[in-house]
Amino acid sequence: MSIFLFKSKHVVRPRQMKMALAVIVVFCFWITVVNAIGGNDGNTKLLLHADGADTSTTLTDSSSSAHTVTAVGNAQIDTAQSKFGGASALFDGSGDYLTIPDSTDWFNTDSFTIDAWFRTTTVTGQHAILYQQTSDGNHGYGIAINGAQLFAQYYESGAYRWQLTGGTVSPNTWHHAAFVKNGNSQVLYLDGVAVDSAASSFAMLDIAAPVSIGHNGYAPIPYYWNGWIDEVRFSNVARWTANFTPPTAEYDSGEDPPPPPPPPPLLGTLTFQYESNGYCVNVSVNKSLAPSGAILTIVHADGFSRECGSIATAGRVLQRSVELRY
Ligand SMILES: [Ca+2]
Ligand SMILES: [Ca+2]
Repeated sequence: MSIFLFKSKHVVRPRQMKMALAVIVVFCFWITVVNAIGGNDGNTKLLLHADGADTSTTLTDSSSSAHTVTAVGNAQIDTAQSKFGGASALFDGSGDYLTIPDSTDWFNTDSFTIDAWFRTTTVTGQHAILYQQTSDGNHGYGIAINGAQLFAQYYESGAYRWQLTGGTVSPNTWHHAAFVKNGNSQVLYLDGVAVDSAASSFAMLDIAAPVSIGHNGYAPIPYYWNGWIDEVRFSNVARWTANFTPPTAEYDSGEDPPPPPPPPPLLGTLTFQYESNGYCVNVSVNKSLAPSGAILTIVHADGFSRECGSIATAGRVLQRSVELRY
């Protein structure tokens, strides 16, 4: 490994080394973090990142279906809390919800998945995360919290086909909820851990109703959400068939971002300091970081000599920076 040395006119002795001020070498590297988590694909029929400006009532479906989302009451974007993206949807527990028109996207008798992040201010009573329920309350399905437990249900003509309950929801804590229907199997997950399951052998009804987020969709007995909901996704496939690690970032298309532009010639900035007595420490630069065959040159940012001792001024501590370019 080649080393380029900044040499002092003076011998730097251990005692002086102890006195020497810190030498800080900061190299600027272009680092590209590829974070294609996937999950927004052809089976994604609704995806709400709930990102945007604080208090905005514009919520966008980022799935290819691009459903229209309407905020009702005081439902709004809130930047005070979020799981991802710096914002989430806020509901004050009274008359607030998001509504999305009925669609064939919501009808899949075989398999589907609802998953979302939620943060509740209360673990008392029932509060809906996502429901599709007819206005007469006779048919519907959805996920909610019931007290401090996660809850999912489906009923036809007022008769329950499944009711799943389990886990422990903590107030003022972000949790991940997932309900997965995989053929005749229904499983409810809290933070990636199955908390209840049921089997069924019937075909679900096509529920003629809008999808409600933060509300169970039944006006006479509303179960409004009180808190925040983020990263809501409806998929027409079973996303999980066993316990899983909850997603660590917003769902995206799964495609890698385009390659970054080539790095600039500036390799880094080197900052060093001199003692008032004229001594300085030797500063080394790792030339192995340079392209093969490159010759290191020093661009003097302020025109001073590279000889440490020659620029030291009694009674002062000088700090200088130079740019390193290959
Ligand atoms: Ca968000
Ligand atoms: Ca309200």
